[in-house]
Amino acid sequence: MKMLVVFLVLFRGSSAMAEDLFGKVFVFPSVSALPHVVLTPDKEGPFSAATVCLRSFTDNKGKTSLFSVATPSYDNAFLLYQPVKGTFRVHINNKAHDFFDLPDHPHEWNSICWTWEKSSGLTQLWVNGKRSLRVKMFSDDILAEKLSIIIGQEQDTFGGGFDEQQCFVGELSDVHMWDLVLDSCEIQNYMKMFSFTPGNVLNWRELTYKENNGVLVKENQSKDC
Ligand SMILES: *[C@@H]1O[C@H](CO)[C@@H](O)[C@H](O)[C@H]1NC(C)=O
Ligand SMILES: [Ca+2]
Repeated sequence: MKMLVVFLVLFRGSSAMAEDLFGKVFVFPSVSALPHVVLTPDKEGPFSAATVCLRSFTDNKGKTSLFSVATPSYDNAFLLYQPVKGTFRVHINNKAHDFFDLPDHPHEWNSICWTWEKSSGLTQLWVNGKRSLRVKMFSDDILAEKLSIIIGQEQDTFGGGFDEQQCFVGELSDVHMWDLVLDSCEIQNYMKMFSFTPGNVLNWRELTYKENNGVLVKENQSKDC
């Protein structure tokens, strides 16, 4: 028992190193139910609002998980997913809504932000500067339990239950999460790569993460040489 406690302390100690990933990307190089990155939030719920922003580069053929948060009660507690090319599906506590015809492009960097607030229940998606409708989805606190935040795979159980058919293949970068709704100017700043206030739940410039099973951390491939 004592050994186990020592081991857990050591393990937590070594995994708690935050890193500045500015200019870097996670490369998910294979169609497989294995590669994924576990992100450790700087702040626990419950949350009465949330925004997630990220950039993705993929050929986007079909089912793709972009951002998966599970809790012990809900596998799709806060999930951004693409069921088919051109459609974004947001899930909150296992309820879902589809947004159609937002302009994401294959083989290019796409900037995506998703907001939700309890007071109105409204949720909204932004893709490359275009906004979706605002629709009502849920109106209670969310993420009230322990969080498992994973990119690269879609969770069907807490921290697992991955399906190769729903994996992300490509590159993800600039992942941020806030416990508030970013206003539209700040979202546009994020989309145009201007400066913005980094996430207070997840911050790409100070990220605690663990990459697993073949995920690579690489420099973004810039056009300017
Ligand atoms: C990567 O670099 C390209 C070319 O400079 C740029 O357009 C793109 O926004 C960058 N992507 C990220 C995630 O930084
Ligand atoms: Ca799921």
